[in-house]
Amino acid sequence: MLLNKSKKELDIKIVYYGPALAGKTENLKYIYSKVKPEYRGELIKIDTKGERTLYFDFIPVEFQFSPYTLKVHLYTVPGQTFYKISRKLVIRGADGIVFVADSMPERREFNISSMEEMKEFMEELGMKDIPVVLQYNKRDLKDALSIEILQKDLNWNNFPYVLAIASIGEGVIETLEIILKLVIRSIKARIL
Ligand SMILES: Nc1nc2c(ncn2[C@@H]2O[C@H](COP(=O)(O)OP(=O)(O)OP(=O)(O)O)[C@@H](O)[C@H]2O)c(=O)[nH]1
Ligand SMILES: [Mg+2]
Repeated sequence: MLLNKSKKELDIKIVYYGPALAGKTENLKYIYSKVKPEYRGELIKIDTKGERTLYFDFIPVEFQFSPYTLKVHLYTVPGQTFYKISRKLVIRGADGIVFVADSMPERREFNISSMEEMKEFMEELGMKDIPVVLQYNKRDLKDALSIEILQKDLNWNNFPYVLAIASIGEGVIETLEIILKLVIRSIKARIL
């Protein structure tokens, strides 16, 4: 978080965390498609040929939050297990986290281990009090895990959650709005 009081600008960092293939990059792609070009920069994707995130994705987006201009830096982590070090680098300094969970039953254990890793990083990096929103994605799947199971597996702190189908944009903007609201509230409580 960076506050420039004279320019009335506030920079914040939001990280989309979660297991491989859960739909993190899909969230950023949808946001990119919906924000007018004058309010966003380019979507930077550092990925493999198969579109799996290799290091991170990034887009800067601007919102007016009178009298402040909010400069929001959105990142995704690479979900594949062997990129743990990259995930730790990307999550560092986040003001808020969106955890994207996969509703596919076969991915249940990956959701749980990814959440455990995120918790570990939050503790190690002194980020225990930052806002978190859970996004239960792929709700279009016929055999999607029930909300009760996802809540029991992943929601260790009564975080708000959103149901989503990121591939068609459902729930994506709502998720972003909730995390931004929580981040602004927490920053306001501290300094504004
Ligand atoms: N059925 C369905 N498929 C989805 C949904 N969201 C994303 N997908 C698909 O899931 C696959 C993985 O999505 P990504 O956004 O690339 O996943 P990721 O979380 O960025 O994965 P990594 O980069 O490996 O960490 C893609 O083929 C998406 O089209 C959804 O809501 N429903
Ligand atoms: Mg990705």
